Amino acid sequence: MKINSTNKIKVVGAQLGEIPAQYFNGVTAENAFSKYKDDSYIDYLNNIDIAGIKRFNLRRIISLTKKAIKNNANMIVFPELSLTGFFPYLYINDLTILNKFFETEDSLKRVISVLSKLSRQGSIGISFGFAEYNEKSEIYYNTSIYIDPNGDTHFYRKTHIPGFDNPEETKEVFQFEKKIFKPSDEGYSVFKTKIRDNVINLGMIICHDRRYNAPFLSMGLKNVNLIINGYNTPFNLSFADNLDDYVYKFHYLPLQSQAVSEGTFIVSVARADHSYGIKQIAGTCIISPYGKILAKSENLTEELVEA
Ligand code: CDT
Repeated sequence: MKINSTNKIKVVGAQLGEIPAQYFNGVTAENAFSKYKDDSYIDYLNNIDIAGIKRFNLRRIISLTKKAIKNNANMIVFPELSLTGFFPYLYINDLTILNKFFETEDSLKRVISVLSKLSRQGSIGISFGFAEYNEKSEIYYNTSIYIDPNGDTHFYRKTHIPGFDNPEETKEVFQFEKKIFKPSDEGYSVFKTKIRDNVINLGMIICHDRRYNAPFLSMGLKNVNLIINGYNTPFNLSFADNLDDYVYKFHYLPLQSQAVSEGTFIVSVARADHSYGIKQIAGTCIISPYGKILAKSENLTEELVEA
């Protein structure tokens, strides 16, 4: 694919910041962990204003997309679980509470309808992550969507689900994705989408998928041109000595290598700051097929990163 100066594409990685404390009423993953055996645990989790969190995040998505449109961007990418933040940092043992974090077909339709309108008006592709509940199959997925300005929608469901099923007596852990989400067995699709005058091959993965070769190899074989990757990566992993080392060794470097191997651009987008009280690495970046970091976030807070 040749891109000349008249049909260059401007891509924005929208690194989201912290969700305001008012929606949590003091609930954090760490406090939740110390209370999960108490009788009052469900009441404690019920302090989270989940509907308020979703409204806040949707407003951020809309206003940052409008800013990107003003800046002549052609595509904007938001992180994994953009609408709720990374709630699997909490151990949630109550289905009524868990379901509040998820989008059903109807609630998702309402979000898509608002963002499709914006996408069409601003000629901008929009991707964001959300928790998907399929009422018929009763399956919970960690999903990303790409909304094309022509009204098409494409979905990807996370394949590599990290974390734990249940708390471990001996250590504090704050990653319960395995308890919540079913890993997808649908593979890694690559679809054609038109941006400005280019038809490009677009692929999507979600967070932990980027630690494996298979997604990149599979999409590379399908001539992918751009891979979108939303993520939430905590800073408190055991092998992280300090922020710079961690981001470099375990985030930028593997993505640069995969971009070179498969000859593709990669845009990788974080939720920054703290999420449910857990510090995040940030590190949003856009990488070229030559492995060059074209742009990266300079802050550990909300930031638009463009290339
Ligand atoms: N969200 C996500 O997939 N995070 C993982 C951390 C897993 S910690 C057990 C990541 O690879 O960044």
